[in-house]
Amino acid sequence: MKAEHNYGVRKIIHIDMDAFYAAVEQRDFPELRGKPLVVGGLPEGRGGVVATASYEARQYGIRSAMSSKQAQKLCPYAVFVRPRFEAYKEVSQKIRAIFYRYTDLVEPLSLDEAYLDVTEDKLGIGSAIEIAKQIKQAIKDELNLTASAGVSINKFTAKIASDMNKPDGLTFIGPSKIERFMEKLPVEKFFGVGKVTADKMKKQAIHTGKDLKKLSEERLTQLFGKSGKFFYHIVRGIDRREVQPNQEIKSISSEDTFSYDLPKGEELSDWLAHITKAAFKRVVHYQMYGRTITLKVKFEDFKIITRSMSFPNAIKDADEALSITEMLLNNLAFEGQKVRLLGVSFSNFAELKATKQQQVAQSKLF
Ligand code: DCP
Ligand code: MG
Repeated sequence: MKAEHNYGVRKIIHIDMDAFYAAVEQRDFPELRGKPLVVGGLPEGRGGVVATASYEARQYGIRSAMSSKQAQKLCPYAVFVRPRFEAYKEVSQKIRAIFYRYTDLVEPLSLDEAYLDVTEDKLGIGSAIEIAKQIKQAIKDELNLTASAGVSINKFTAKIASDMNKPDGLTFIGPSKIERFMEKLPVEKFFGVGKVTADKMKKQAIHTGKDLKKLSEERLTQLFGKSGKFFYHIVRGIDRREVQPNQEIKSISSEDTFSYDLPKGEELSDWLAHITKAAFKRVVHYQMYGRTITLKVKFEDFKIITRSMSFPNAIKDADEALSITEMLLNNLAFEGQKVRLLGVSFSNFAELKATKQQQVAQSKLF
């Protein structure tokens, strides 16, 4: 179905595996089935933390991120196992392969969670609820695991919906219900509302979506910055964030065009240091360290040149990065020209982490 036929209403599914690590362990080791199981650090080890707990263990109040010691106190009979990340990655690839049968618009958020845009599905099924059912069934039949699905017209409500009837749930929040639903939603459930923001909201007597809805966009922005704008729209059921198919990040960079052209010299060197550090800060933020560093220079006649250097190991240090960009700049023939723009980029990443892709997607949120 073409977008113009359904008045631009999208069909979004959010899928989240149930008790993911624990379910994989119970699947692979039958002796763990039906038992309170904790996956994570062991309680006798220092600083052991619960990654996740089976639903049997959750009955005792055990939760992700709790210390393993605390978990053991809550349930002395709980079985503790260490995570097997390779096994989880393999399952993750298989669930993604199932998603791709229906759509290419798949945005993984972590190993066990993804958004799908099925406004136009590959098999011409048309109903997002039916697609969610089929995906859940395929995960059961082929992988012996259960997932919960949320179906709605935007990412935000789809994600909330997938959490509403766990485990093995399928929840649909349709266009006619969405505003009522948002009005009832406690503020803690809103995206980007951590404890600090929630406390701030409560001080202003904002407890639910309904309370948020009373405030103007200006007031919300004044109180909560960029997120305020998001809140204003989301309580009205509007979340225009698109499902971003998994695009690999190829480079991380920073560049600046100067307010006036600069000749070779101290001021240009200062800018180079500033830009190299800014680019490196991003590298650290995404935890994606490159083996190649590239300097881009635009001269006053708008001619652009790039110079790169690659290394056997990733560049892990800002000072190291700067000594390389300085060398690249010093080796350049300026031919009397001044510089309009400098840019520094890092590429050839040793490792791409799924969680970092998620952060990139989130930074595009607003
Ligand atoms: N995880 C982790 N540390 C956390 C939270 C989660 O290591 N603080 C890991 C273990 C989980 C997996 O990520 O199995 C998926 O996280 P979820 O939040 O989706 O939790 P579960 O899938 O375990 O349970 P649920 O059924 O509530 O989705
Ligand atoms: Mg999960």
